Amino acid sequence: MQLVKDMLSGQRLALARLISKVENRDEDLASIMELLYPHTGKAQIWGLTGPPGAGKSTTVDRLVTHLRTQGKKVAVVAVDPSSPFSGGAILGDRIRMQQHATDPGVFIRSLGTRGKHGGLSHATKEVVLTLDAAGFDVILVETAGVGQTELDILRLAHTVIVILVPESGDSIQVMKAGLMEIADVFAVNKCDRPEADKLVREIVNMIGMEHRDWTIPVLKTEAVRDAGIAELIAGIEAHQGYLTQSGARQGKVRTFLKNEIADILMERLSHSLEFAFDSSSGKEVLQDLLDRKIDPYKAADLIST
Ligand SMILES: Nc1nc2c(ncn2[C@@H]2O[C@H](COP(=O)(O)OP(=O)(O)O)[C@@H](O)[C@H]2O)c(=O)[nH]1
Ligand SMILES: [Mg+2]
Repeated sequence: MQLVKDMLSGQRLALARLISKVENRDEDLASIMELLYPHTGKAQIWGLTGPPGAGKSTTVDRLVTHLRTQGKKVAVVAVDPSSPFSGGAILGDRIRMQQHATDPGVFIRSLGTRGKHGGLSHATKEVVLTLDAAGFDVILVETAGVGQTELDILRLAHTVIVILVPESGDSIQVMKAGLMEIADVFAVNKCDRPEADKLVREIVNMIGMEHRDWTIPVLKTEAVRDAGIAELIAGIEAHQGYLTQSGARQGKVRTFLKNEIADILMERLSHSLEFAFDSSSGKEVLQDLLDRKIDPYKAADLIST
């Protein structure tokens, strides 16, 4: 496929078009993935999550600048909730990111959340895969951290960075939101605020009670002033090193791939179900069910054959 060839040779427009095809679940999706897949598996995927307004986008912007200084190619995938209120925020992110717009070593893309439960959709993962094939060294995935999305990021990122701010509440809320389970690195942003140290202490104490191979670092940042970002990168890289040395990376990637296959099968099943319900025999089955001639289990058997 010419588009894939163009993308692999470094054409940005081809990359943008491919991503759109992936996002829109194009009919060529399977053949696109067949061509891309051999080129994937090299990128580091860093997921950033945390409550709205915590400073995720600001941090991403700073991380991009630092990684560029190291000569790394960086892609950013910003997953915005489908909420109409997000319009302004996306615009804000775009303006902020403008300084990177002309840099050929940076690629930024905003995606809507199309997942069934508002989480990271299967399409998001395949967009990341496309960027991996395109040769980006680091892919930063920012998710607006509300509920399920935070947990979904586990299904795609090698390192999950949870960004908190002092006013995002006490450590109990961190635990309730399930952030403790998913964080590989904590960043307490807006550490210019006086309550920052208290939050850091509370999280450090909570981590102390857990017994894991990897001790989650709790780092202070002030993204607007670019403070603590180098230390944040060092913390993330330490986690990447841990993944490789401990062998945990392989386990993680295996799980991702299992999920990937499951996602594909689910997507197929839901397509064929839609098709089956629309067919004349599907309508008959439904009518028989309505008339109590058959039970739902029998209906499921009939629909799936
Ligand atoms: N005081 C302070 N404000 C910050 C800091 N980092 C980000 N902000 C501001 O917080 C607001 C939300 O930041 P943003 O990066 O859009 O948060 P996101 O919703 O998590 O992506 C913006 O107005 C930022 O300028 C920080 O370290 N200190
Ligand atoms: Mg943001």
